[in-house]
Amino acid sequence: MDYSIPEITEHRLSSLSIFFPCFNEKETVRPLTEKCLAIAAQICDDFEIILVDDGSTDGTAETADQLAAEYRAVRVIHHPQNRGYGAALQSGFRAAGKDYIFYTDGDGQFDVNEIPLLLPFIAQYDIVSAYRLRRQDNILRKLNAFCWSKLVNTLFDLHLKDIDCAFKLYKRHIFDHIDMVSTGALIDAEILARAKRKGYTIAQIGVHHYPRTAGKATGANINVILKAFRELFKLRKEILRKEIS
Ligand SMILES: Nc1nc2c(ncn2[C@@H]2O[C@H](COP(=O)(O)OP(=O)(O)O)[C@@H](O)[C@H]2O)c(=O)[nH]1
Ligand SMILES: [Mg+2]
Repeated sequence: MDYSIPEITEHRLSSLSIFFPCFNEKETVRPLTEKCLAIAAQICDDFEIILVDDGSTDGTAETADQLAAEYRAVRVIHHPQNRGYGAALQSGFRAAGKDYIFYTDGDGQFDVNEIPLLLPFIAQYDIVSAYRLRRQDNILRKLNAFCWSKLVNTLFDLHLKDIDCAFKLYKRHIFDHIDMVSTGALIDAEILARAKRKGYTIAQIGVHHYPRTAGKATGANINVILKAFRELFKLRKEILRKEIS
């Protein structure tokens, strides 16, 4: 596969919402927002950037508000308290109003200049879900992720390379037809599992992944993992019930 970034003008979108969740990401929120503004302007004429502040206490919220005041295309959703990764993603998807929705993580571990790699596929597919070409995590985290991915792929018949990769492009109308319940790390799997059951199609492409340069990762905290398992079994039960009834 060719990983060179296509000529941007080749594939443009009618309109685009970009959002990213931030939980204590004061170092990255500004540079990432400004990169998103620059790339969005090259992809379409009608875009918005939504910053989802998930109860940050480190100054992220204030920087996000400043960005919204500086740039007309930027708006902010604040969660008064931290509600979890899934809740932050739910807020972003519900707020997004354009024809296409792209989201990534607020810590800048992905390069939004690679968004054009997704564009050639979104005409034929409903979702373009990236996978990390070389994941920048320690070996234990990678092993956990491998087992988690096997389990989720099997339970929901997904067969995807990297369910939790925070670099995805969706057609917005999908969200008019699927529920979102997970407030934790299961959210990606939930959306993809429900979307697949409704017959939506998913393309996969590789993108680069970079080490965290600031802030603190909380994705591998034990509470995050336990909550993901609780939500996983709840969702599996719900989907099984629907298949039976
Ligand atoms: N883990 C976690 N991340 C959150 C939460 N709310 C928002 N986020 C954002 O979600 C992204 C992924 O979190 P991170 O801890 O880097 O997970 P990792 O990349 O899987 O290690 C970051 O941009 C966070 O700022 C939350 O409650 N928990
Ligand atoms: Mg991260």
